Amino acid sequence: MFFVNQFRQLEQTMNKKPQRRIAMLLIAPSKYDDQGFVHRYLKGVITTASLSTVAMLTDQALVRSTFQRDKVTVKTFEDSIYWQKLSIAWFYWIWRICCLWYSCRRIKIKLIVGLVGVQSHQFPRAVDLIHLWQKRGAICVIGGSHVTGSITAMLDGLKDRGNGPIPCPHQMPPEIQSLQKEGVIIFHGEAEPHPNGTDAWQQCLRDILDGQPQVLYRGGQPDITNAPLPALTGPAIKYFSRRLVPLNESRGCPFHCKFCSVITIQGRLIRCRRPSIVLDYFRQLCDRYGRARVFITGDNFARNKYRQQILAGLSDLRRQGLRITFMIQADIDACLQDETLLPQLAAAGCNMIFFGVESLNQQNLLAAGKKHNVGRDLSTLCAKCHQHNIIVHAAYMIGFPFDTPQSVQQDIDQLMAFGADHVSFYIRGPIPGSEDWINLICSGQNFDPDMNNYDSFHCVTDHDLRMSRQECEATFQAAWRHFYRIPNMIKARQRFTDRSIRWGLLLVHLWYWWSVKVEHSHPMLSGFYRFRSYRDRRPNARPLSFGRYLIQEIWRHLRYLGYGLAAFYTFQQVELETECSLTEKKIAVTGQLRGIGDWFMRTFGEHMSRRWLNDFWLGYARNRWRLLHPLVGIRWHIKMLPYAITEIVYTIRFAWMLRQIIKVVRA
Ligand code: B12
Repeated sequence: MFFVNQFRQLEQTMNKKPQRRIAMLLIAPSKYDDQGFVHRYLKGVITTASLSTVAMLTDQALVRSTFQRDKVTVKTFEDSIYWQKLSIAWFYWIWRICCLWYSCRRIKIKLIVGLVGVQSHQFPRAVDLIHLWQKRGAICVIGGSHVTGSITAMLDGLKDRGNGPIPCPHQMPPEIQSLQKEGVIIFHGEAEPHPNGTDAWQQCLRDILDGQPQVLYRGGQPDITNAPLPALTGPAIKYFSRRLVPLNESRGCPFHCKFCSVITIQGRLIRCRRPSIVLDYFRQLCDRYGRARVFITGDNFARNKYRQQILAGLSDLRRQGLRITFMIQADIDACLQDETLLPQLAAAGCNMIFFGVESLNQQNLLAAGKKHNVGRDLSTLCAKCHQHNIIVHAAYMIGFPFDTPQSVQQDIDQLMAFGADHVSFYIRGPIPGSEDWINLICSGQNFDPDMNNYDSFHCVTDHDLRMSRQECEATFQAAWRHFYRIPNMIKARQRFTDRSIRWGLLLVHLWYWWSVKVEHSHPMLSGFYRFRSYRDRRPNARPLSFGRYLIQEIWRHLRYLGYGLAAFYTFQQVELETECSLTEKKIAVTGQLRGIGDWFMRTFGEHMSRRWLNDFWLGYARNRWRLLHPLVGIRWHIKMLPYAITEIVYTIRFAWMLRQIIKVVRA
């Protein structure tokens, strides 16, 4: 009776409207591996830009659309980061306790769960998370590139492509339809408000709070000139390595590439943010972290109409002493045409450009609608980038109509000869939402129905392929191995005069080498140190007994140990050989040892090199069983002693060096 009276009093004082608590949980879903385990790491590489953006827009929209007395909490979680999983569990239990407390006080509560930035390969995981949270009473909303791309291509139809008419079934994609039937709200397009005041996300939230949400909302492609960038959320960034921050300075791409869904998702008009907003963001990062290390995520910075102002502003900031470095994505053509661009980029702090090379075969480029790459002089471009200490990061796709295992290998050698320092390989889609994808669907071709595999690490169709799917995947794996060989990595690093760039490249090469070899995952979606939770598996995954799981885990950690050692010595060689070849005092670091003085210098001096050491170990190992023979063995064992000492010294020196490199690159 006491509580009822209190509540009535409260109601009267609050204008007869009951108090409400709203919790909004925004989750960037991860994906499943081939065994059904969630891809989850101790540390990721870069925070999800969509998550912080949607969180900021949600805060703004909720503040504007709720009653004054509603208490709103917005929390963001990265499903692929281990510690965030723990905090999700915490959130859940705290939420349950709060629910009990609120229900005692008769306060209305509402839990809204948003699945954010969902890409096609994350869709199955997102659906499972939706089911989980729906069971816990949440209202779920989903948005991101898969939802937007596939609805545009399958329901609305693709126009304005320049590649002729594109078929369209004018149907809602089946996987989205089934979500709608389960009461999930679909958000198509972007969440920023339009300058004319239309705000689909705010409307959606208001409808949810009023209890009458629609099944589909369309945010469209708003003008983002004055749209603010997301606030810097300290803890979220700390979970990731090297404090690399994504900055979405523009959206849209003017080209017609058939394999890409960016045009479907963001349109062909490039919409750019005001330069002052971008520059302010860099300034804020420097204030907060002492430096700004940014990944500018716009698909084509070289075609951003404000690029000159942004670059001039960044150069000014650097002259004022701010520590700024960033990487961009750009097309080859724009960088070749504009003679002033590369020097301006270098002066502004750009240290890496990601170029969509895709293929070196001109017929492939024409077939894919990537005409702007045909006949472009890649080697001149690479040389110009190197002149300005800018790393060339090339994207290369495997699975075009004219690709064969041999042609791919030749292309990789050619890429290396042109001067690509770092390459990301992808298996050509079809990416849901792209022209290739809709053509495939409408022509009734065979393709993999499991969205989880659309991560460009799996071959999902054999249509238009000269190889079988297995051959294509094998060629893809071979491509990584072929490019990330010791001599290639050394050669790439030798191109740079700036030591910190060489060190940055070493770490990037290490990350790629490790992801593909050890984690069996694309570097762009992997992280550092994987966790595989037995309980958190895909519902339809093959059953796995706990005993088997334990054995797999032990084996996995033994592999970590083995590959850890292999990585240590591989990258020791890469670092030592590069530095040794770049020293001014050229000394003979190969061949036979020439006395104690020579050994002393090679071991403790500046000119460490593994080549002579490796040659010795190879010679030593070639004896095999003969090493057990008293006469032969003893001679070799005695001979081995100074080399073994050098090995120990190198191990200690390189471990120390690596610490310094990581410290300098992260600082
Ligand atoms: C930057 C980027 C990356 C970065 C990620 C950086 C980061 N962590 O944020 C890196 C390099 C790591 C990356 C990797 C990959 N990427 Co990527 N990437 C992009 C890129 C260029 C920009 C994405 C971005 O930051 N957008 C800015 C944010 C703010 O926009 P947004 O995500 O669209 O979100 C807006 C709306 O969608 C909406 N929204 C989104 N979610 C929600 C949720 C709710 C509830 C609401 C209301 C609204 C809403 O509101 C947001 C604000 O307006 C896009 C291309 C593009 N131009 O979009 C490709 C893109 C997203 N990537 C793609 C792919 C395929 C990949 C990879 C699989 C490729 C690979 N093998 O490496 C990996 C997978 C990574 C992973 N996490 O699993 C595809 C996805 C296609 C698809 N059908 O899903 C895209 C579209 C490129 C393409 N060629 O088609 N990527």
